[in-house]
Amino acid sequence: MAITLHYFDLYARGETSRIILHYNGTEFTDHRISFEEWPNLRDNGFSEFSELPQMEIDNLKLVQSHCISRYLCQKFGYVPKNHIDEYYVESICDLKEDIYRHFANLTFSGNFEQLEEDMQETAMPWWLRKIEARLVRNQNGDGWFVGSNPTRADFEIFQLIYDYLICNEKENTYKMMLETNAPKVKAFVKRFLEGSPRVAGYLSTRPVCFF
Ligand SMILES: N[C@@H](CCC(=O)N[C@@H](CS)C(=O)NCC(=O)O)C(=O)O
Repeated sequence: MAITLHYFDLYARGETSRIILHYNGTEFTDHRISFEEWPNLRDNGFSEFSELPQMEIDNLKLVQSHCISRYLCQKFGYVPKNHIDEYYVESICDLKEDIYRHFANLTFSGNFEQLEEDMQETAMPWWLRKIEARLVRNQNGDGWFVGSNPTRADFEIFQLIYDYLICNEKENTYKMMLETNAPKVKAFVKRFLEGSPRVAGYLSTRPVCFF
């Protein structure tokens, strides 16, 4: 099985799938497309919806980031056990999408003052408390987000917290905010990393991205 993930040199909508593949120990080609190369590829039908990410598995081409990460989780068995658990997985993943869009819009609009205020004082602390409450609902917050095995919820939330609040020295800025609003989520991220040397190894050597 040959897997290639085509995406920009960003975390954003590609990183959860990269993390799932590393977590599972599945070899893949991490094809990072430059912003200069992209218009030509897009205009020549490189991906079905003219967007990235796109994942190729042998002759299959998959698009839409959440559908790709969901496909990987299903393929590797990181799936909820019943419909209600599936609801808990999908709803926290949708919340992550809301958070991602909010901060992506601020980042790409260049409104960095508002971005920092929302990150440190308003929107992010508020969302973190919601995520904390969801985690605590299952096994008092000392396990996975849903049930007793990893699901897409864990990969998506791990990526959100790690990439936007911890990595690349961000911890210096957001440590107290994360600890105050979501102590169990913070512990979850630590536990996730300790439990996956493959992901920890990847994160310590991956290219540094701004978003
Ligand atoms: N809903 C899509 C959104 C994809 C998307 O917005 N991709 C952006 C990068 S994050 C893109 O391809 N931008 C380049 C373009 O639109 O030309 C997904 O989740 O995959």
